[in-house]
Amino acid sequence: MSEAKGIVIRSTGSWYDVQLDDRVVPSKIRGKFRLRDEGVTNPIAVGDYVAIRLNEDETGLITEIFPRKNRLSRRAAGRKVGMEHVIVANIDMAFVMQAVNLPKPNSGFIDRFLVMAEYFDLEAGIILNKVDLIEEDDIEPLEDLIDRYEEIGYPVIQISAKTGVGTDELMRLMDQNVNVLTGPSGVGKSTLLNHIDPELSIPTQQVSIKTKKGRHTTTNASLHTIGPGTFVVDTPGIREFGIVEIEPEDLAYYFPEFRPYFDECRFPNCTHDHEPDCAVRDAVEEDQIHPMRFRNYLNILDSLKMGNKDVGR
Ligand SMILES: Nc1nc2c(ncn2[C@@H]2O[C@H](COP(=O)(O)OP(=O)(O)OP(=O)(O)O)[C@@H](O)[C@H]2O)c(=O)[nH]1
Ligand SMILES: [Mg+2]
Ligand SMILES: [Zn+2]
Repeated sequence: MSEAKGIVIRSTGSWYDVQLDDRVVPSKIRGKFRLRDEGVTNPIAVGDYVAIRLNEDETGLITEIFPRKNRLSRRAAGRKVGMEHVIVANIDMAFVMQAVNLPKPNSGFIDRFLVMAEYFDLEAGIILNKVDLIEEDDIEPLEDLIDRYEEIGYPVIQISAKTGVGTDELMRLMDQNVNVLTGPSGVGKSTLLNHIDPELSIPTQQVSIKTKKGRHTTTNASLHTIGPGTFVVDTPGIREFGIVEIEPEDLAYYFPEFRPYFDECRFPNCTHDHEPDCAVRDAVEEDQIHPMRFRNYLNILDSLKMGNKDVGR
């Protein structure tokens, strides 16, 4: 029996596809890994480096998981609500994708994602797709949104996965990195990958005309190679990016543009919500902090205080 090392490129929950130098081996895991991390839905995620024992029938048994550099997780929904779901391990850059139209951008989704990217200490970027569908009235508010995120330090790339506009700039950011694409269903994550490499032929589906929402076409995260040393993980669309357990008083720290004001709040444990003499709220009033970011902060704060029950797929 021989051993090999590889990287998990897809997982269905019971099977893990492990990429070796020359082939992909469908593998199972040992039960003990399931018990290793209480509170985590998936002990092994796409992007994990593993050792496998090769069986005679061309399948593998994962015997070891190598230590992770980092991970991106969200709070699980449904049956496993409250647990941490690891979306991907060992990444260089995490992107959240929104469409400028069909479906309309959701800044709440973006900010929940950015909080998680800050929490896991990841380089983060925002992709605005479907610029070919932009409507005249949306241009100004969108430009305002883009400026604000860029001022905070998050790159915002406008693209059309359909026409290819902007994809060169995005490729420069992704180059030589392991990247992950997250976002709601229907924003065009898989379409972008197909545009970059038509041979991938990832299934995509039209957004519903009635609900203007996607149809949850991609069902498992998969790591795709888009160039030598450049990888992108496509993920299933989610309704809301669930926040893992964060103490409500720590939340503001994950909004980097709030940090300069903390020292000037009257109370050191200020949650910037109801407390008197709050410098963060003053900064919102003076338009130093974008009111939309503050509104999203308050929404997340509320959901954390209520036990974080309102999110999911
Ligand atoms: N007009 C236009 N349509 C696009 C663009 N990108 C994607 N679409 C369309 O949007 C629909 C949804 O695209 P998908 O790639 O399946 O979306 P997804 O984000 O992968 O969705 P899930 O797999 O469900 O999470 C498809 O009909 C695409 O053709 C774009 O830049 N412009
Ligand atoms: Mg998809
Ligand atoms: Zn305050």
